[in-house]
Amino acid sequence: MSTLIDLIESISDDNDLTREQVHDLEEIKKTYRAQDLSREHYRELVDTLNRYSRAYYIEDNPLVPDDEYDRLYRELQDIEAATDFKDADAPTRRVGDGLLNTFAAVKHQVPLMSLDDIFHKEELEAFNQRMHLAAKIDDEEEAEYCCEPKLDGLAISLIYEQGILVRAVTRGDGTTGEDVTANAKTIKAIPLKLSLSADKSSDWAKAIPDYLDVRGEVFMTRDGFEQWNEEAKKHNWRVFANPRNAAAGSLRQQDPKVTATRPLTFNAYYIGAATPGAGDSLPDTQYGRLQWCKSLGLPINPLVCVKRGFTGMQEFYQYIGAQRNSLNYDIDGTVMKLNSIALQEELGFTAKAPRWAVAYKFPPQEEMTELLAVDFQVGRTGVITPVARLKPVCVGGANISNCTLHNADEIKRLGLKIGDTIIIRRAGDVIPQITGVVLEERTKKEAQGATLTEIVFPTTCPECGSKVEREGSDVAYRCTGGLVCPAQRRLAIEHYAERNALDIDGLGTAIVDELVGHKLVSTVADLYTLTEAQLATLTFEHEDDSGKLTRRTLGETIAKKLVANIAASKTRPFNRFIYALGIREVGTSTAKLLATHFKTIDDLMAATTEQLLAIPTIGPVAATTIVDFFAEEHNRAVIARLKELGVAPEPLEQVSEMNLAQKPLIGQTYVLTGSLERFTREQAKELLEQLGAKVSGSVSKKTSAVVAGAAAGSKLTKAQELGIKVLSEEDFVNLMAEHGQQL
Ligand code: 9MJ
Repeated sequence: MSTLIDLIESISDDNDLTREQVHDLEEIKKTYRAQDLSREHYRELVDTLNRYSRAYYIEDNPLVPDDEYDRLYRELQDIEAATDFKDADAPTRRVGDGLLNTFAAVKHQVPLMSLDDIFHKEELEAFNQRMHLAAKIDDEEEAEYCCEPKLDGLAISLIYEQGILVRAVTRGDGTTGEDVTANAKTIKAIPLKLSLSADKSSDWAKAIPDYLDVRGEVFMTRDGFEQWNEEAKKHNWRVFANPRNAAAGSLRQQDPKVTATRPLTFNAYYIGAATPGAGDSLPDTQYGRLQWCKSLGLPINPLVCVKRGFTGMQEFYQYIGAQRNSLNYDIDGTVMKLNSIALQEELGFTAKAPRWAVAYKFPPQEEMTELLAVDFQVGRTGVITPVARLKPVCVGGANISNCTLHNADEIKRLGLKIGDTIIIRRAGDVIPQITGVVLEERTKKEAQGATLTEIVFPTTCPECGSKVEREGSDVAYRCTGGLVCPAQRRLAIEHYAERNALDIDGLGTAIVDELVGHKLVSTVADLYTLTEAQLATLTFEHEDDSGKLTRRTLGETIAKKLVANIAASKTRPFNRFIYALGIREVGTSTAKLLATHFKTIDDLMAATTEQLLAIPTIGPVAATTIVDFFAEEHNRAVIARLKELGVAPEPLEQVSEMNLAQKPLIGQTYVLTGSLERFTREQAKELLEQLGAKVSGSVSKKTSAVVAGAAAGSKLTKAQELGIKVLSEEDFVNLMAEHGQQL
């Protein structure tokens, strides 16, 4: 094969080139000649990149920043383009050897078994007893188990011959699977070539095995899944319902270049067959074998451990269950394996699964149920949220009968109709979510004569009848009624009394409903005109201990307390007052920021968009919303009335002025993304922290600003979607300079 230099020579020889073109080609030649194109340098680069990759994926100990890895990778690509060096284990071989997947049927040499499932501790106890009986373990003794999280992806068998990955086959029916070698090679956690660890622990491999059939799970991390779906939404590509479907869809791509773009990873968990290299032997326990795999560069799950007896296994199940939501990958239970390989061999297999292992599963997190109706709720800022009413179902241990549908786009994306059978998912503390429609069920119902109805988004507010509008690119539909709308009025008053706002103890939903319903209160200012006598006779709905609703009168004692609590709210700190006004985009941290920049409400009301934008973390969306809020006649009238009635928030303490001078970014949260030219992430973080800011890893509504360097990805997109201020590296340098940071 010709090298790049040969190609350039032939272009120069065969064509009538202009002087400029000849000059450019000479320059390109010079650049390549300047590089070290020696075989040794090439091999060194491959080894270095593989070492970095191993440290990252297997040892969880990155040695260099991603940029440095990328730089070396590009150098390797350049050298390969200029030479005919193409080693089989070079990371550039992961995609691009031109092979498409054949998906040819491949018979597993040793069947790729699944596991028997159990769900209850009684079944675990029975499993433990079976192991004791079958393996003739004394009741005095406790059997040893290798306990592993049960990864929720796809099982795969990887065949290494003399340390080189030669085949990757899916489980299929357990006897025969599909050849997905080209796709598996694109997964960076799967080594193309096994290598020995420098460390020489007792269970670690001493030689590269002649043959290895290692089984494990290909899966997608939750981060990767979310980022992928965000990207897919932008391009109108198919969105996956969960990481498992995403992993399955990605591994079954015809073109490995497509698989290479998907954030897949891999953990090894079982050796199907192995012929160790000279001088080595296989460890005699499951745990030891996993360590042996790890020492060859195959990643294993870090939570794997050895436990004794039923109690040990039950402890592991609970320990993993407690961590489940905070892991960055989905698991659906735990796997308990008798640790001794000799005992495993004695017990053998049934037709479907090993006798020496069980999958002890968590309660299912996904269920099917029926969509009965969709209601539309109006929020404090007028946003209309569709809420699905469901036939009650137990998901992940909780009874679910309704679930938010977020917005009209979500309904469209899911293609929902009333009467549909839907899939509902609830992962731990996460809010339940409809992830899809079971279309076969719809077809069945329609064949039986049922008509499923379309969901129609209302054009008028269900609470006040005002027009419903959607502004610009906003996904939300809003009621335009403002405080004319009783729903918005009620919620605005509740918000005003909230703990983070003016903290009016005793002013909850039921009382606010009555006050608004009886027209005693229509704006927050009216709260200060309420008398003890008015409140004492107020009746409201109350839920007693048995859950029955009864009507109750507030009574004099509580009325007296409530009036006192309302009066006490007049002098709360200024930042809480700003938050209490319920300005869209102004959460507690923005309110604090405003209160440290504007001493009184009059100052704040007079602020221009430019003045607000001069505050480091206030972006254009928040600035415009604030100005619009105070320009609204109704809001000005309410604030004037509050002042008349004696509402006089405390300015923020003067100490904060001093604090502010030293730590001017106190109360602000920054997110760093992409790569900065002048600073490492650590340096930028330290600079921000020195000025009192917090630095977080993820963007949320609470983020004050995102500092975006080159090649910033999903965090930047999220910040833009949420209207959060984005600072370039130059803006960041200016911000530092403004606060006296010497760079
Ligand atoms: C999963 N899915 O995490 C096994 N598995 O071992 C673990 N599956 C398994 N082990 C033998 N951790 C057959 C299946």
